[in-house]
Amino acid sequence: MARRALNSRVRGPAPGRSVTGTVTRVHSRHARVALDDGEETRCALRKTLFREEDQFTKPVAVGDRVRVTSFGPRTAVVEEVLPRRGYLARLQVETGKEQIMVANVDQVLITVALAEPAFRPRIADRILVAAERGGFDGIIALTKSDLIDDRGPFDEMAALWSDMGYHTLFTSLVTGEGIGELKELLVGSTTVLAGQSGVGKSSLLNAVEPALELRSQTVSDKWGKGRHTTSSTALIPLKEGGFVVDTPGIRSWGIAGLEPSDIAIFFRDLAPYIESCKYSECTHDHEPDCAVKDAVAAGKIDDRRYESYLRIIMGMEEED
Ligand SMILES: Nc1nc2c(ncn2[C@@H]2O[C@H](COP(=O)(O)OP(=O)(O)OP(=O)(O)O)[C@@H](O)[C@H]2O)c(=O)[nH]1
Ligand SMILES: [Zn+2]
Repeated sequence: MARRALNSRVRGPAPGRSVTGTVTRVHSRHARVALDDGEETRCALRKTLFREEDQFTKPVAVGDRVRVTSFGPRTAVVEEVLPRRGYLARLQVETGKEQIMVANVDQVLITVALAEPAFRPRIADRILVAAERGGFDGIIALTKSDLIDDRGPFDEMAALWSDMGYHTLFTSLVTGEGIGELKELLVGSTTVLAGQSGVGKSSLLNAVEPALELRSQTVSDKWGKGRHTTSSTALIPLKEGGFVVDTPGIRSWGIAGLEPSDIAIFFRDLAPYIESCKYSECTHDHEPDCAVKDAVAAGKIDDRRYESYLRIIMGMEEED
């Protein structure tokens, strides 16, 4: 997804003052920090933060809460990373270290288009697994609601997610449906954005907060140029508090490293049954005496969710 123009003022806190803030972008020797008083500033990283034996690839991550000191204009220094509430990371195979994508995440906003591109609910189920694993909430925005005539089948899917406790809402840029509701959900929280290319993530964010100026292109432009790639992660501050962040590829690395028998625990609707399976390593696929399969047969678990589950354990990647 496109980035907001970097138009924030670069100004440090008063000399010698110790303040706290949230890291919005990380470079090799410095970071940008949104100070709690509202300024966004460039900060050097204190050398003592770099420790060879660290389990992480970098000492500071986007989303980190940090303590900063300033020793004059433009010479602010990150002194300390405050304890993390949790983080989303991927394993760097060469070093065995964790690369933190975002720290202190509250929720993931999964955007699914009802049309253009075609409705693909399984992508949402897959990202929900990553959210459950990371320990944060999932919000599902069913967007481009203006493009469909019969809402029946989508209502059913929305009810399925809602009943599991995921806030699910219909949104549209054209009619304005759900935009106010979405804004309320984002303010004050750190939200990871997810969803396939072209579903309307940038458009939604721009509607929620026009000042973000996220670039949004037409479907034909984008598809003509092939796959959209985004490299580094940045936290975007919302005017009324909170942040949004785009972490490319969450639905693949978000569940990387899990064994098939570890997946069902992250499906809220499957999880209650897994204790009753005959085999502790049951993958709820081919094994006999499987409580999950029985629940599907009895109509207690929705077929579509079970199908999503099977796709994941069979390692079938949802294409972009
Ligand atoms: N009809 C309709 N079109 C929409 C809506 N929201 C977005 N679009 C269109 O869908 C296209 C893609 O929107 P974007 O916001 O760029 O999608 P994105 O998810 O940010 O895409 P990436 O940047 O590739 O991740 C644009 O042409 C938008 O104008 C909507 O609610 N209704
Ligand atoms: Zn089973």
